[in-house]
Amino acid sequence: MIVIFSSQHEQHAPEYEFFRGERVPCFESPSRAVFVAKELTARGHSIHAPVADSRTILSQVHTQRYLDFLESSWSRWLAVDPANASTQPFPSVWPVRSLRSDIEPDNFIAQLGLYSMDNGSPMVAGTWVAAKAGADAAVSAAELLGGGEQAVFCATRPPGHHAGADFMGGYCFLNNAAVAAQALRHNGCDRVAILDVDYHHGNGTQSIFYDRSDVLFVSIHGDPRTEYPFYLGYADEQGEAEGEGFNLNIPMHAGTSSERWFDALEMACSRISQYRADALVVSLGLDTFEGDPISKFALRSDDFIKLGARLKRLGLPTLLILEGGYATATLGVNAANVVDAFDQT
Ligand code: OKP
Ligand code: ZN
Repeated sequence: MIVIFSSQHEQHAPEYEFFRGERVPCFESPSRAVFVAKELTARGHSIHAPVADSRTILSQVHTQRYLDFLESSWSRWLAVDPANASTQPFPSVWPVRSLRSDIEPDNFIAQLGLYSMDNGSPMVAGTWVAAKAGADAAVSAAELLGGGEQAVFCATRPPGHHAGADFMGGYCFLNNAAVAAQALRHNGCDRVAILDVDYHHGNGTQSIFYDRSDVLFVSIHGDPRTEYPFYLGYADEQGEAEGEGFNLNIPMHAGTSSERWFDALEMACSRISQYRADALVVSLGLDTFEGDPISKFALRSDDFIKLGARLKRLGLPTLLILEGGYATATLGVNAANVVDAFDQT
């Protein structure tokens, strides 16, 4: 299948994030995409740069305020103090219940809190350019499907599924899967299914489409009672208004075996088949891998072959989008296993 990859991803290379109050090197690193691109190239796939400009679709998925904030963040951060050039901005205050989120303070850190769900999305000078290239890849991939291509893989980072209409979070800034689904709708698909198999619930994607029936969201993930993002991803979230019945969460306890995980995948796939989608977007997080340093499922590298084959059996034009996966050295093999199994089934 066609692979879309932008070297711009390397512009997003923060030095550190926080873990239990300490600074630690970022799990979500540029080497992730390097391993993926390398393994796909070694297996004979040709890699293409994105060609589309995602701006129009982005403004249908995210609010214009948030997009403007994200694009201007780095210059705003430098305006606070030119010495900030060698530091990373983090939010330290958030408008939780009883505080106002309908106003926009002038203070940059206050704005950062307004547009963030956590302090886990380190930002640097090149973050906007890298994230925008990921959204451009998603729109380019949707156009290729529209042109008759059966499947496209976007080897993008940073990931996107935690980013909502007006907030960043969990290493995510722009929601690439939501952009892909919206672009497919724009290009004439009446119904688009999104299957999110990342270890972490795709709270951003769910919230963007929660009141819509034209995009079905189905997710298998670590139970939010114990796993990030904690505040969304429960089984009783089934959609609202027009979208009632078009959101399916399948939370699985931390430590779930690969056998049980594939049972959940069957449930997810039967809902998708029943929906009669025109196209499928897969939020392909590979942090379900047994060796992942921040996740607690137990899939082995061979299981990703099984996953690719099962996705192919849905028989839909399919857009695969890389989300998480932090066992960096094995990430390329795991991603290529999905891609090759899809191609060869
Ligand atoms: C992003 B994706 C460790 C914080 C972990 C939350 C996990 C984000 C996962 N300091 N941050 O869904 O793989
Ligand atoms: Zn994840």
